[in-house]
Amino acid sequence: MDQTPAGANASSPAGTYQTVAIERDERIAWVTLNRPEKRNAMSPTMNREMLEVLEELEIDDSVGVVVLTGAGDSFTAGMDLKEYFRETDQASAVEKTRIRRAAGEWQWRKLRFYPKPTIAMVNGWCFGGAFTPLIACDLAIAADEATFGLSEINWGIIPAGNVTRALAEVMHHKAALYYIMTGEPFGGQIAVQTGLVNESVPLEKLRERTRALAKTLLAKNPTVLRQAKNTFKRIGVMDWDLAEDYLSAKAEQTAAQDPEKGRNKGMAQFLDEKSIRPGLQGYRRDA
Ligand code: ACO
Ligand code: V55
Repeated sequence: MDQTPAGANASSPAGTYQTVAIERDERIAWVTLNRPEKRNAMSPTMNREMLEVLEELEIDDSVGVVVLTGAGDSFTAGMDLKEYFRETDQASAVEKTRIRRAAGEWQWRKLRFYPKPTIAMVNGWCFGGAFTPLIACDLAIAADEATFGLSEINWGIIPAGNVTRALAEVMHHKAALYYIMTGEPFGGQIAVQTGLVNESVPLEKLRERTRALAKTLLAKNPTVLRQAKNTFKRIGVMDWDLAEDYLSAKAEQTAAQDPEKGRNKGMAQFLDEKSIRPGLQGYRRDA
């Protein structure tokens, strides 16, 4: 039998990963960046594996929401300074581009328009490159005790790899410049105030709050959710008339694609049966 040599080209059996752990529970996939001894720093191996993980969960019908978090006391300490930067400094320009691209492939391109709702659950250290998947997730809940930082300045680089672009999307302008320029660490509450995360709760409540939010999303129509979040992210670069036209087309596409015909149910329950008030509650999906 062929022995797969250990090392860079060894591939794991499908569904098992060296640097990521997945737990499935009640239609929630808890995806844990899992190199706690390196504070879950994102290495080229982790970047390749995370793309596979997201590809796997995207087509897994038993999963309705994806939560991204980290093992131990860290969300992720950012890019792996040894494996992602130092060890690739001497690589060819093409090889470097491949390694950088593999990072952006999941941290940004895949996550940003993921077909299922995504929640970043920031349980601890969250530095530099960590901001990219954090911002690419739809929603984010932090622990008050988590520590965020744009630490790039502290080791002599600018926040790149689209960290700066992502920040400009969500963080208040002056706050972003302050943390980019000072590299000062900040906690979960400041992350809320500056627009970086939705909420911050005590660490002991983090999983419970995240689970409750995931369940709220699981109760919604998944077709409409997917279209609603993806159109929101697309319209940022469009002018008003283009956005209006794009959104009408997407609204019609959503109704056409929706297997449960939510729009018809919602209108009937409000206008005919008078059994719901959509301002205050969702339509009954099982009706
Ligand atoms: N890259 C590579 N290795 C890392 C990283 C990283 N980003 N973060 C932590 N590690 C490694 C350490 O080198 C150490 O490895 P070793 O045990 O083999 O020596 C191990 O993880 C534990 O790190 P400590 O510093 O001992 O852990 P501590 O809990 O004291 O501190 C902290 C944690 C604050 C996260 C610290 O490790 C740190 O400052 N890391 C760097 C954070 C950072 O600036 N990241 C880069 C952002 S810029 C970017 O992503 C492009
Ligand atoms: C970062 C920087 C990068 C990168 C990914 O600042 C993340 C974070 C300099 O390149 O490829």
